[in-house]
Amino acid sequence: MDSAEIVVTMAGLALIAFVLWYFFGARKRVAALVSESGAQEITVTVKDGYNPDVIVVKRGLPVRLNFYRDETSACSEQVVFGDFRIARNLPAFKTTTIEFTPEKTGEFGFTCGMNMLHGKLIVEGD
Ligand SMILES: [Cu+2]
Repeated sequence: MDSAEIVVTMAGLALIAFVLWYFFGARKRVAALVSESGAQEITVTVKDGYNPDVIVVKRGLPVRLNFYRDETSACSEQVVFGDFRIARNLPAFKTTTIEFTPEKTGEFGFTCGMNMLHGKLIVEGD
């Protein structure tokens, strides 16, 4: 390889690394912290998706998810936790709290009302 080929190869590798980071690295897991109330609490910002979009909690303890909807886009008007039979409207620029206690471990998706935005609740055992 001459130096021009090396430069092109390096640029290609850097681009691949960026793409991998962008699509996979950005989905980082965030653990909900137990607040004074004893609930596992976390704030999720709703804007072009859910941030964070992968939330880790423990089984058997109340979970309190504070959804702050930072947009008026109709897409995110509702959030649905199908496995927990919860569907809730999220008023724009307000915080809507959803509380429940997960009794089973596993991965449970949550979506907008149109099933376009996706997040995941991971319930771990002891
Ligand atoms: Cu939607």
